[in-house]
This record gives sequence, C-alpha cells and structure tokens, in this order.
Amino acid sequence: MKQEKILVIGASGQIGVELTLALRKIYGAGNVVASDLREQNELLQGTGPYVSLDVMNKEMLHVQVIRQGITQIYLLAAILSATGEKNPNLAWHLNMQGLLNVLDIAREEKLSKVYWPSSIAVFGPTSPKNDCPQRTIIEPTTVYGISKYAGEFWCNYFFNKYGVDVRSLRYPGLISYKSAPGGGTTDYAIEIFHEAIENKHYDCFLQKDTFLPMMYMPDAIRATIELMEAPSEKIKTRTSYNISAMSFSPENIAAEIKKHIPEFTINYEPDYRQTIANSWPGSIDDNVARNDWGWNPKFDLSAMTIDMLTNLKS
Ligand code: NAD
Ligand code: AKB
Repeated sequence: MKQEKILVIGASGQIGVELTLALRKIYGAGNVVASDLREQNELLQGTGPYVSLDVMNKEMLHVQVIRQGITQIYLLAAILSATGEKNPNLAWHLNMQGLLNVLDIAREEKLSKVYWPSSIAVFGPTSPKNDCPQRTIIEPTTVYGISKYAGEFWCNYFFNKYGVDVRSLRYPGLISYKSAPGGGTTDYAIEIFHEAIENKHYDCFLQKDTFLPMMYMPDAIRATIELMEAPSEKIKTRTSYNISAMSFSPENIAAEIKKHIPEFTINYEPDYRQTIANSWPGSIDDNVARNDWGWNPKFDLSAMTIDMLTNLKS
C-alpha cells in the first residue's frame, strides 16, 4: 500500500490542532504536514513538520504539494459564521477560492483523497427546525452558509466530473478545550466553560432557549477519520453528510455546569449572533451517515460537561 502524506491546511485552528495530532498518531508524525497562515499553534510545536502557507496562493500551495509529496489534503482554513457576517466579501473569497484551489490541485496531482468540512450553517430558516434531514429545503441566510452550500456542490462536481475523492461532513457547533474557537455562533458553548471556572459567571450572547446542534471535539475528530478511512463505495453522499451528537440551549448547558459549580450564574444579552442562530436548525437527523459508514456519537451533554470541566481545571 502506498504511504500517504497528508497536508492539513488551517492546522493552527480549533479543529486543525486536534486533527493534526490525531492524524500524526495514525500515519506517523513525519507524514502529516501542518500548515497555516498564522504561526504554528504551541500544541503542535515539536510534534511534526510545519509550513507557513496561504491557501489563497495557489502557486505556493501547488509547489508545497509537489515538494512534500502530498497525497491527501485536509482543508480547514475558512471564515466562520459570526466573523463572516462582519466581512462577507472576505468570507466568500476565502471559503470559495481556498476550496477551488485545493480541488484543482487535487485533480491535477491525482491526490488520493481530500477532506473539506461543511456545516449545519447550510440550513436556513425554511429548513425543518427539529431533526433536520440530510435532504430538505436548504436556503441559507448567512454568507458562511451560502459559501458552505456552494462548496458542497463544488465537491460533488469534482467527484463526478474528475473523480476527485473528496469527502465532507456538516459539522454542528464543536466544543473543545485544547484550542480556541475561531469566530462562530456556537462559540458561546466553549466560552461558558472558561468563564464558569474563572469567574463563576457568564454573559451569554444568545437567548436562553436557543437550541443548536453540538458535538464534542473527540467525536468530531473520530467522525472525520472514520469518514476518510471508509471504503469509497460506502460514501454515497458527495456533497456533505449530516452528523449529529447532541442538541441543547444555553439554559440547558448552564444547568449542567451548575451541577458541578453550584455558584455559577448566567445572564442573557443576545447580540447579532442571535439572528444567525435563529436561522439554523435546533437538531439534526444523521441517519444517512449512520447507515452509509456507521457513524455513532459517544458524548452527550452530561459526559461532555464532565470532561470539559475536568480538563480545563487541570
Ligand atoms: P478556525 O478559525 O479555528 O481555524 C481556521 C484556521 O485557518 C486558522 O488557524 C487560520 O489561521 C487558518 N487560515 C485562515 N486563512 C487562511 C489562509 N488563507 N491560508 C491558510 N490558513 C488560513 O476554524 P475551525 O473551527 O478549526 O474550522 C475549521 C473548518 O471546520 C472550517 O471550514 C469551518 O467552517 C468548519 N466547521 C467548524 C465548526 C466549528 O464548530 N469549529 C463547525 C462547522 C464547520
Ligand atoms: C459557527 O458557529 O460558525 C460554526 C459552525 C456551526 O459552522 N461553529
């Protein structure tokens, strides 16, 4: 079997750090090249090769792919929902052109696989609020959601037209303690843990009854690797798969934290991110992913809360 050599683009971000470390355990440290526009995250330092790279510079990216003998790319560089609404042009430009650069190079260099995440942000106010299915009305109202939905169809196009084995997941809000989130609407569910431990209080930017789909990072990393390692014939959706683990509101997570930190208090001060959250489903139906390649989450709200608090306190 040919030895895979992986390039992770956006490796210093919230997902990139943990995904790079997980891939290095599987493929060997030297076979997973981390890259980012910003400096290497401290958790990656000394764990394997790193190159400074701008995904918008196609020539530079192409040179690195050839020079490093890259066979797979994980593209994580993007602008997320909240930051995207502040700078729609930049979000569209990076999220689209970055993906097209990677897909073009994957086609030209005949890479074995590409991973690119979509998001529950593809769904809009006209999609079903509860157990939102894989195939349904999809009319996103954020620039981030529009870019993700367009990106899904570019992936589908490159698979059908050029045979590029590109795979994708519609991640829900991801919760983690190792690296900081990058400007999303679901970031409150990470901030709340830090504030609960440091200040025993959190001012939440969403209303208390705003349900959103969420997932703990270990489940997201496992889902990504399981999707990428599944036999090609099992991957029947070449746009992007719904995946789900839990659904909760700020009030629910506050109550869960209070079980461990009884003096914790929360105040609700909704801002512009409330409009974004209101446009998304509260929960996701991921039966297609479960049936096609065996997806199954492990962490619920209670298990995640215990793990987050334990790790953040230590
Ligand atoms: P993040 O913002 O934490 O990380 C993105 C990284 O990309 C950053 O380190 C940034 O420096 C880098 N980057 C930005 N522009 C770049 C460029 N031009 N060239 C190279 N690198 C560049 O984001 P994340 O949360 O890790 O998300 C990764 C992917 O997963 C994104 O596509 C995002 O849309 C998707 N996603 C994330 C979540 C979540 O909850 N974190 C949910 C759904 C989908
Ligand atoms: C965001 O809130 O923008 C992300 C996402 C759900 O894509 N966490």
